Amino acid sequence: MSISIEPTLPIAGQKPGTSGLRKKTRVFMKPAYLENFVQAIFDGIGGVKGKTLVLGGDGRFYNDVAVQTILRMAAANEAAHIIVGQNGLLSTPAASHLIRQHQTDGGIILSASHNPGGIEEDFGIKFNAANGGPAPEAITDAIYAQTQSISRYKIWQGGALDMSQIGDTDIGDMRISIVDPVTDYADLMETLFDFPAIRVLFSEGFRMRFDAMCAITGPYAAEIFENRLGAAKGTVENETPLPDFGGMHPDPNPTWAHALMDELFLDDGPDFGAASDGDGDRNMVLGHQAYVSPSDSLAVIAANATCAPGYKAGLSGVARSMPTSAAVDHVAQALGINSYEVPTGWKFFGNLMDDNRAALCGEESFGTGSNHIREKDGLWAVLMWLNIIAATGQSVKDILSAHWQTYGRNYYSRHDYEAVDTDAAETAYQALRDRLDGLAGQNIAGLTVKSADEFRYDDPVDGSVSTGQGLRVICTNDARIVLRMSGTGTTGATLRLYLEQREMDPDKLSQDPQIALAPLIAAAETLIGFHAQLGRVKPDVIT
Ligand code: G16
Repeated sequence: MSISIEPTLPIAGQKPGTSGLRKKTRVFMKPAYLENFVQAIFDGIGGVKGKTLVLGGDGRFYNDVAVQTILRMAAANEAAHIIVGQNGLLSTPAASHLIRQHQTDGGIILSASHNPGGIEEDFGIKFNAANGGPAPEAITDAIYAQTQSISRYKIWQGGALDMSQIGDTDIGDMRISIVDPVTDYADLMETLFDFPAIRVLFSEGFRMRFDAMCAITGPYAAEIFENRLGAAKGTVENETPLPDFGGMHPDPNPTWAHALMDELFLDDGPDFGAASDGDGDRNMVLGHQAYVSPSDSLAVIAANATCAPGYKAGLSGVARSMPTSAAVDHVAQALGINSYEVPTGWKFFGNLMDDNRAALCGEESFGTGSNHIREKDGLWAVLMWLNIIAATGQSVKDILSAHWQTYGRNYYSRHDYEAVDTDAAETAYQALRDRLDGLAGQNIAGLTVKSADEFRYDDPVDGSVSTGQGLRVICTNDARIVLRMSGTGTTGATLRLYLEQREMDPDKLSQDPQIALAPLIAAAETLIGFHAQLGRVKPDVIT
């Protein structure tokens, strides 16, 4: 085997964000950009000599090239075994499952998640640890440190490898196992949910539409919903993964999955709708003429999880990211289990799940999952909803109404301001941060502030501390305004404003959230000045 050791220099800006390194594809295509980061991963985890890793991505532009490069670098760095999805494809949840199933030393996932794909769009890469979850900050910090001191990378100088045939092949002493990306994951889902009951639902004419958004979940969804559960052919639309996602923005929310929203709100629309993102870890759930906010989805799942065979024994605890609404906390309280609040980023749930403190986790950013893997899991959430519908015989709309009648409704919305000039965004953020200490007791546009702080997290399992995790302003009526800077964008800065207000009056549970939250939206404008300071007329995305 011919290995070369290529001299290189550190490249600025290779700091992993909320979930790995995400940049414009053309940045990744620059000489040594990918190679430097991959070598930094290998060195940051103490080398890969003799180790086994999983490898795959969501199929976006450059996935195929990157897979070849990583395999050649893994061989040159003396890895023992790489398990890779056929044609280099794996959804993020399937990759997490393979890491756990084969007890590997971790895995590399190629994706920029919900960001668009293509040569002019986004690419990304992240390392997942041996528990199947995104690397914790200690590891991403070590990887970043390597990017700042790197002086060489190692690569095997061989020809192109055929990724299309399932089976084993060797480069030198390294084994490459090319596996079917779908089967093991679909089998896992079958152990968790009541497939016979869901099959009955479909056989009785239940109509579903799943929008795969030309991203990775198409083949998984077709196998699970159409082949194994008997949903009508054509239930899955935009089924074929494409390198540019067909020009779509594969982010399952009311803005980017508006075609699905429109269909579900037709008078004769389907009973159930769902969509997933680029790499298959996010989900949006819809009923006929009903939108389920991700925070409500988490709470409903917590309240009904025992419907599903894999969760019959109940949940050890639940966890949510700080900006996610407290709806799930009220369910946890009723169930007598703990609810944990962590910073944004799925990596923060890993310790809680490994320690069996939380079995169900969720985020307002359309992420929901359980301890079956260590990533959020879009299709898992959709199957959980189907299981709940099959078990209760209720529509999504009725399940939501009943939930709110029992627990109250946490009206919730997120307003995103995207591609804001970075300096202007940082100035606005810093201005609010500077005011936090003096806000308590102040009247802001008619609301009185009870407390204000910057969120920090003390991990109860390993004692690690994460500071600077978002600004919180809480009013005397417990309404809440949160401001964060996104860690996943690639153009300018994205400011995320999160708004939440609980309503217990049974006659006021069916309002439009934007109307219910109007006083809070006005107070946020007074505090932050999206219009007045940043010149933004309206948010780019409202969830
Ligand atoms: C990632 C993380 C999530 C996070 C989301 C948004 O999701 O895994 O935990 O909530 O980004 O993060 P931010 O608000 O910093 O942009 P994904 O689906 O992009 O991998």
